[in-house]
Amino acid sequence: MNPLANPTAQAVDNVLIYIFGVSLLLLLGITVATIYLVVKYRRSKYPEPTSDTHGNLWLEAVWTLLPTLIVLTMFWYGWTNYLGLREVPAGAFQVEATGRMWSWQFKYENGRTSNKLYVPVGKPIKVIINSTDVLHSFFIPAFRIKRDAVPGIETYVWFQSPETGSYDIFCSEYCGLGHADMITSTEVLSAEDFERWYAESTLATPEVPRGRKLLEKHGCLGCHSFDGSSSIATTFDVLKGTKRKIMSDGVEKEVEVDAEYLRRSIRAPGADLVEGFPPIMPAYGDAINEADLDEIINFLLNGEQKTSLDGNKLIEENGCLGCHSTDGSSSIGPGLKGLGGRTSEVKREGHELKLKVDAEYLRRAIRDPNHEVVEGYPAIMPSNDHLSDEEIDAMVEELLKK
Ligand code: HEC
Ligand code: HEC
Ligand SMILES: [Cu+2]
Repeated sequence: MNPLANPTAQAVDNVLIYIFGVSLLLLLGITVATIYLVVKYRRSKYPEPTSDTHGNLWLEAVWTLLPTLIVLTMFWYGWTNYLGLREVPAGAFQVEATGRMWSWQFKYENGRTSNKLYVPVGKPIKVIINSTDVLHSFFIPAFRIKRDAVPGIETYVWFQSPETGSYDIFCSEYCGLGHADMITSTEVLSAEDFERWYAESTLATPEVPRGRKLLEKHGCLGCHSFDGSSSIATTFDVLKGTKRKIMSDGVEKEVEVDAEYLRRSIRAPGADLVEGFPPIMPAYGDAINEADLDEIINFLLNGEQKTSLDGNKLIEENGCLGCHSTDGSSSIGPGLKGLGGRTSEVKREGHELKLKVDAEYLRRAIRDPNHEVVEGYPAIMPSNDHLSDEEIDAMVEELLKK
């Protein structure tokens, strides 16, 4: 028996044990009775028949009704427990599982994807199952759940794990050459670990720039924003290169926003007053040292840093490594090592072509893999319509480095 006690496994196990138990009792009972009668009425002892009964209503009723009742209890017990497998508890955490030749991909409500199923401990998990190509079957033995993944049909299973740990996930429907590779796991994490994993997006977490931290430290963001709203004070998101109408010593002027203007506005906000705003900004005089001020000004002029995408993480989480290796060997698909600069022999609409592997080629190979198919491989790579151009670019950049 599996040591992991969990609701779905218990539902299945209880029914299994009940049906197995009843069957075993019947088998033993019938076997013992048969042997007893065979021995008791053996020919050497009773050469002639000892009875001549031609019917017994009572006996016939019993042996019809009793098995019917027994089978009905099996049905009833199985049915009620089956309903437990189909009725997902309220508040379940949802994940989408997509089967495709030949890997599982999981997609979470916040848009995160992964090729292992990460879930929090102790919470009911609803896995919504579908397939992009052929029949697969989603199977987690530890939770006794198995459900076919059929293209065009959405179905589900649910489970709940009382313990953290790693539990195998299989595809249990023969789906082609790479069927045996459709192995992954569900990683049950503690609530804190899961929170951390879930919040960590495929975006590389950008270091908060020091300029931004300084703005927070000095309380500037209590009045100023970065989102374009300027209710209390001007917004910081469009400072660079803009012109300002200001009152300087009682004279109306138009100035361009540059480092010098910013410096004056921060050190002595009363001197140049932006039109349309009250003179409520505290004078920061010497409260900010020169180095910090430079950093703030630099940050204000160059704006917020753009976040960058982590190509390697995207490659991993989109299941690419289920079919591609990075160690130079080829598996289901060509190896990804040394791709940049290599020449690929591909077939495009029946024509054989030799193409140099560059960023443009890789973008096409990922976006629309079946348009140009590498010689010697089947055209089974799933297309990646769910990826944005930025995500594909980030992967391409990493692939060229491998
Ligand atoms: C109490 C609210 C308040 C705080 C705190 C504040 N400001 Fe201001 N700030 C204003 C207002 C109102 C204006 C517009 C009137 C003016 O020019 O003084 C302004 C104007 C500015 C300007 C000129 C902006 C433009 O669009 O031309 C800059 C630059 C500026 N603030 C930077 C800062 C920095 C840096 C800090 C933190 C060290 C800060 N402010 C803290 C209210 C505030
Ligand atoms: C189901 C298996 C499978 C998955 C998953 C898969 N690929 Fe492929 N890939 C293949 C096969 C097979 C080929 C060769 C046939 C073809 O070109 O379609 C290929 C070809 C490629 C090529 C062209 C290689 C060359 O030598 O010219 C690139 C680049 C590539 N894949 C990148 C990716 C990336 C990035 C991902 C993840 C988003 C990915 N693949 C996911 C199977 C897969
Ligand atoms: Cu499969």
